[in-house]
Parts: sequence; structure tokens; C-alpha cells
Amino acid sequence: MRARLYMFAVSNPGHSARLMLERKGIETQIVNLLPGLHPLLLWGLGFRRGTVPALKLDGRRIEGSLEIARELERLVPEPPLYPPDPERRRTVEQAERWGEAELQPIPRRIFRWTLAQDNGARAQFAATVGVPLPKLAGALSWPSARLLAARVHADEAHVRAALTNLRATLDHVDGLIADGVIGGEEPNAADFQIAPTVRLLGAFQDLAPAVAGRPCDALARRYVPRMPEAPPFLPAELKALALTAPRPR
Ligand SMILES: N[C@@H](CCC(=O)N[C@@H](CS)C(=O)NCC(=O)O)C(=O)O
Repeated sequence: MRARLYMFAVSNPGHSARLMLERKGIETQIVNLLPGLHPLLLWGLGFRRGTVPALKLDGRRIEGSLEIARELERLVPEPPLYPPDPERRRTVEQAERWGEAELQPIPRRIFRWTLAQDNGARAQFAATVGVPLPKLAGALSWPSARLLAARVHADEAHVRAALTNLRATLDHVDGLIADGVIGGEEPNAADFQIAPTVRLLGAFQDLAPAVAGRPCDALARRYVPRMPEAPPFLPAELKALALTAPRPR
């Protein structure tokens, strides 16, 4: 089987796909794309969505972490990504869908909202991902940063809500671990969907204190030991929402 995975180092679902391919024992060529330019590159390669993860498997194009999970399970049933028992499978699929639809966009929105309005943050990010002349690249990438933010509703209202709810969201992940849905000895598709996002949230220095020491932090580090760190970029008032504001009921 010939597999080529398009992703980049700070893509949470990119890591989900990478982990699933590893679990299935499929030797994979990883192609790290330049974040921001990646939709154009992917469209040029014949992928329709222009998002990572994008997988070329024996010449076929598969896009999206959920779709990749389903297709890998169909092609290589062992070791399984979903439990054989139907009731347990439903629970894992539900957690996986929540991880994809609710949890996954949180760091994406926070980060893109910041990039869309903060020149310095864009320059810093360009340097982190190895773009030459990062200051210039940061300044020139303003229009694409705005576009990428708009694509995921990365606006102040969504960011405030995500930060206010962050600890409750992480409590939910800890609950899934306590209930044995994820975090078992044998990882499942929900582990691979959820762990990279928790790891990414913990790699934002602003948010690390909300994540550190939790069961979900240990799980995230088990599957994604290394993640590039994002230096502090949130205004103090927004950071306080995530760390100290009373939790919503
Ligand atoms: N839910 C999708 C999300 C994919 C996604 O949005 N990936 C981001 C990077 S983490 C991306 O490539 N976005 C490009 C864009 O929004 O145009 C999945 O799990 O595959």
C-alpha cells in the first residue's frame, strides 16, 4: 500500500490521521505543507476541500480525519480503530464526532482569530514554521489570514465562548477517559481524534495552565509527545476567561 499524507506540524487532525496510519502499520510518506498556502497546494494536487489531513492512498484521494479513519478501517481491519461490540462502537463514534465537530475547531479558531488581527503573531508563526523573511511574510499574509479566519468563524464571539467554556470542555474529555471511552490500553478512533487537539491546546503557552496535570493532558502527551509551542499571544482579559473566570453552568 502506498500512502502519502499531507499535513503540517500544528495540524491537530493531521496528527489524528498520522496516528491512525501508524496504528494500522501503513508505511506513510509525510508531506509537510506550508500552513496558509496549503489550501492552494492541495487544490493543485487535485484534492477538493483544500484542508489537511489529505491522504493519497494507492492513487486515491481521501480528505478529512473522519473519512480517513473509516477508509483505513475498511481496508486494514486489524488492529481495529472501532470496538467490535455495537454499543461500545456507538459510544466511540459519538466521542469521535464530538472531537471532530466541537473540540477540533477550538484551537483553530483561537489561533486564526489572533493571526487575522495581529501582525506580530503572524511574523512569529511564519518564523516557527520556517518561512524565510518572517516579518515580511507576516505582513504580506494578512489577506490570507483574514480569509482563513472567516472560513472557520474565527471571530471574537466564538473565541470568547471557546475560552469561557475551555475548562468545561476539558472536563468532558476527562469524563470520557473516566468512563473508559478513550484512554484505554488499545487506542481507538476517538483517542486519535481527541488527543492531538488537547495536545495543541496545551502547546499554547497562554492555555497550558488550564490543560496541565489533567488526565487528558497525559493522554495527549502519550500520543503526541512533541508539538511546537505557541508563545503567549492572547490579551490578558481573554486569557483570564480560560484560566480564572467562573465556569458556565
Ligand atoms: N474536520 C476536518 C478539518 C480539516 C481542517 O479544517 N484542517 C485545517 C488545518 S488543521 C485546514 O486545512 N484548514 C484549511 C482551511 O480552513 O481552508 C478534519 O478533521 O479533517
